[in-house]
Amino acid sequence: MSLRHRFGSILIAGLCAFASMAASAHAILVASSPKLNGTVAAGHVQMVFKYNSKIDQHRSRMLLIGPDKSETVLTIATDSKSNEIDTSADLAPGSYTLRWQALALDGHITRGDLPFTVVAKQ
Ligand SMILES: [Cu+2]
Repeated sequence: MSLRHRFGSILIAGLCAFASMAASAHAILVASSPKLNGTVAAGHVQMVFKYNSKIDQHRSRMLLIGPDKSETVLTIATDSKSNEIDTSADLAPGSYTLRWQALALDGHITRGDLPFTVVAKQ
């Protein structure tokens, strides 16, 4: 192996270490309401997604997929805690999915699907 190649390998190893450090700043979902596969009562449902780091609430997204597969973009509150996506909607009983997309302050986007069920109020 030439000296030049050896320097190349060291440089690549250094970039990988840097990349894994940056990855820890991604917004990772740590708690949610509704919970994953959870159940909530029909009516006005508050939705709170909590992340491990601050997010850009103006450029994060929350899409509600209804029982009929209809898609609704929910408005994200901008006066909530800086590590949360807070939103709400009036929901009838059925199976729903919240498809979230969070932009962390390091510029990286994370996404996920959170299915949950709405049941009739007792
Ligand atoms: Cu990141």
